This record gives sequence, C-alpha cells and structure tokens, in this order.
Amino acid sequence: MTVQRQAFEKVLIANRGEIAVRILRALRELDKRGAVVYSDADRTALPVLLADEAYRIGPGPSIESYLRAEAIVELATRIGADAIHPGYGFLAENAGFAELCADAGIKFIGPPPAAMAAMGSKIESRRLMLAAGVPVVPGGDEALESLEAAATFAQELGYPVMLKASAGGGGKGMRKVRQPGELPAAYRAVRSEAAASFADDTVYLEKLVERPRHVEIQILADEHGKVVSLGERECSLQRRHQKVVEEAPSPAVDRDLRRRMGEAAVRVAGAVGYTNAGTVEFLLDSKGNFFFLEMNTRLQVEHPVTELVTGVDLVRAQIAIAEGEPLGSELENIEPRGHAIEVRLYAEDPYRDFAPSPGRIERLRLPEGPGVRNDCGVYEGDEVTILYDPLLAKLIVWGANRAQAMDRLGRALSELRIDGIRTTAPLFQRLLADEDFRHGRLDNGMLDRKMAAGELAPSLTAQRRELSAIGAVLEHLDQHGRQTAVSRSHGQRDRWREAGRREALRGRRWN
Ligand code: MV4
Repeated sequence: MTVQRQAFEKVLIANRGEIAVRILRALRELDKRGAVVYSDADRTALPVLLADEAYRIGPGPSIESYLRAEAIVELATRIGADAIHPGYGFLAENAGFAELCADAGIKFIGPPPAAMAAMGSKIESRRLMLAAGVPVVPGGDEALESLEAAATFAQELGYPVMLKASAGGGGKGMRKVRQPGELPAAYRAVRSEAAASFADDTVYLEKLVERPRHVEIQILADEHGKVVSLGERECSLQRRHQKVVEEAPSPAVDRDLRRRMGEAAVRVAGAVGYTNAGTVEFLLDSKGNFFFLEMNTRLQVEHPVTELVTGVDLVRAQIAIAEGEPLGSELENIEPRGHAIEVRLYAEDPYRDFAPSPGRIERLRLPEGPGVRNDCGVYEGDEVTILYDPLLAKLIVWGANRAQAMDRLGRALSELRIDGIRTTAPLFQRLLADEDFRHGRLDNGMLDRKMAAGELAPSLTAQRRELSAIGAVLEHLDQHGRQTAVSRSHGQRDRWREAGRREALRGRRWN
C-alpha cells in the first residue's frame, strides 16, 4: 500500500456551530491554519470569530450554503487549503462530496468514498457483516418483493418483527410488527416512506429486539491497514432518534463484552476498507447479545466522552490519519479510565414537546472546575436561528467512576445559566434524580416513555421557586415604588439581593 504523506498547513472546515469550534481548537494546537465557511445567518457566529480565515458561502438556508459541495471544494482550492474537515451532518457522509474533494486534490478528512457508499444499503451491509463474522439481528438478506413474501418470511422468523427500509437509517423508514394482522399496513407504510425519503422502496425484515440498548464502538483506522477500537459509548437515552445523553463506558458492558464488541467493530471497518474515525452501532439486548446495526462514517457529536476516558484527541487523530501517519501501538488495548457523561444542550423546550426555541441568548454562564468540559458553539448575546440543527453546546463531565461523574454533572448543571431561550438543560437535573438512570438501567425507548409519563416534569420545588422568584420581584417593585428614599440608601448586600431576584425572574431556572 502506498500512502500519501502530507502535512497540512491549512484546513477548511465545512461546518458551523460547536463542531466547527472543536475542529478549530485542534488545528490551533497543531499550529495549522483553520478556515471556515459561513452563511449570511452566521456572519457573526462563534466559529467565524475564532477562525484564522472565514469565507461567506451563501444565504442562510443550508441548501444554499453549507450543502454547496462544489462551491466549497472550489473555495478550498482558491484559498490554498490542503484538506477539508466536514464535521458531522451537512456533507460529512456524502460520498459524492468526498469524491469531489479527491478530484480537486483536496484531502477529505474522513473515509474513502467507497467505504461510505458500502454502508448506504442496509441489506448489502448485513451481507457484508455476515461474511465478516459480525453478528447481525436475525433476519432476511434479500429484498421483499411483495406483501405475501413478507408475510411468509415474518412467519418463518416469528413475531414480533421489525420491517425496515434498506436505504433507511437513523430511525427513518421502519415499523414494529407485533402480529400478522399489522403487517399489511406496516408494509405499505415503510415502502411508501422509503420511496419518498430515499427514492428506493426496498424493504426487508428483522426479528424485533425488545427494549435494546444502543451501544456504539469508536474505531480509528489508519491508511496503512491498522484498525483499533477505543471502546464503547452508551447512547440509549434518545428522543425520537435524537441522542440526548451519552456516556462512556456503558453500565452494561464489562471487559469481556467490550473486547468482543471491539473486535467485531474492527472487523466491520476491515470489511469495507475503512480509514479515519468511525463508529459502529450495535443493539445490545437484555441478555448481553449484540448485533450490528449500522456504521457512522464520520466524527460523532458524542466523541468527547470517548476522549475523556481514553485520553485520545479524536480530531487530532483524524488529522494525523489523513496526513498519512500510522497509528501508534499505544492505541492498542486501551481500557477506559473513569467515567464520562455528556448532555446535549439544545435550543428546544423539553416541556413543550421539544419545540424549537430561537432567540437571543441574553446570558450565558458555563460551568467550570474539576472534570468539566464545555464544547459550546455560541456566546452571550448570540442569536439562535431555526435554520440549523438546534444543538447549542455539549456539557461533558468526567469522574473517577459513574457515581462521581453524576455528582459532577449535578454540580456543573447548578452552575449553568442560559437566559433568553429555553433549552434542554432543566431535563438533566430531573434525569439525575431518576432511579433508573442512577442505576444505569437504560434502553432506547426509556426517555420517550418517561417524558410521556411526566416522570421528568419540573419538580414541584422548582416550580415553587420560579413562582417565589416572581413574587419576590413583585414585592420588590412594590417596595421600590413606595420607598424610593429608603432604597437609595440600600447597602451593598441589598443591591446584591435585588439583583439576584431580578435574575431569578429572568432566568426562569427549573433546577
Ligand atoms: C431495531 C430495533 C429493534 N429491533 N431493529 C433505530 C435506528 C436504526 N439505526 C435502527 N433502529 C432500531 N432497529 C430491530 N431488529 C430498535 C431500533 C431503535 C433504536 C436503535 C438505536 C437507538 C435508538 C432506537 C430507538 C428506537 C428503535
């Protein structure tokens, strides 16, 4: 294998928000120039302020800006960038974009286009995994051409089953089928959904795995044929396929299971000629059986929890791999040290069905101190638009064990302050008080169930505190109106107390 070795001097980041900031930080540490693209809506966004160079790429809507593959590659050529980092989302898993980069002589910091394409068809990737000796959910490895074929095969597999679109992924285009009577409607629904969403209506069947965990393995693969596993992340706390909390290691994975899942993930990467950073998703059932689901051919949002328990800087590793560096032997057989938890701060109101909450961030105070990391893409005074993914920031904590990590998270959340917009922050204090979460009893439907049951609703004390804060301000206004002379002679302590009351009203903290 001949590998191109090239030290990058300038890297263009084809992304925005917290991940653009994360990549800029890695480049700065490596003494490389970091350039970003930005849309009109992001003219004054944090990555633009932090970058060495910033270039307008188009109007606000991502289809006219961050998704303009050709314009971004042309820009990279024009500014003399050696490589493009796609981050996650946007063009990160677009094999055509990776090809455009290659054609222009720009290194795409990610896997080869063929490895990305191999993971596109679920039926195809299932066959590949079976051949590579990687466990997949029992099911069919051929397209179902008719409802009759589906019914026959479902009977053979045994109900309940999961009907899936071959071109699907990330939760789109699938239906649980518990009994034969439900099959016709599910069959029609998945086929038409798949045709509409993916322009490919191929469907297949799997045995339904009940209340599984989502456990994924982080791998790194260099361009010299070496692949290593950096262990797992537990990502079962999701809301409608949107992850909300991730942790490493998984409370359900011991050393032996970690080794077996790691070996399977390494075989997955080998089977498709993978290079760079990637994630292999598995379903883990209640008996400790794991099954390959899909591979994410990009850096993931939740990569920091792996960084905190392994000490490996994944973005730095991605850049080194793309430069042609071989992976060192220190990356073999890494065991997690301590425990890390990430919570995602979305500009959404968790108590209004996660409705978007755009607006101006009036105040932003991020927690600090031992074991606390903020990957934040916004600043105080920033405007949050509804044009893009609502992820504002990630709060990640590390502790010597899971209990200490939870204590840290609670302490960090008590320091966190975001005013002006609603965020998912209040949810996490409630989650920390939940017995199932505390004991690590998680599955991929748990968050939806608990939200629906109102188990994570704001506590009575939190609601009472909000009301009493409002009351305190009303009382203050009343006093202030009648006793101007007295309030002018207020001491320092009183001014602090008044300021606190005002903030309490503005902040509307539920925690
Ligand atoms: C499943 C499953 C249960 N049984 N397949 C959801 C996303 C897509 N990658 C596959 N998914 C699932 N496939 C069988 N045979 C349950 C899910 C699933 C899920 C998986 C991972 C994380 C969250 C999830 C939420 C609901 C359903």
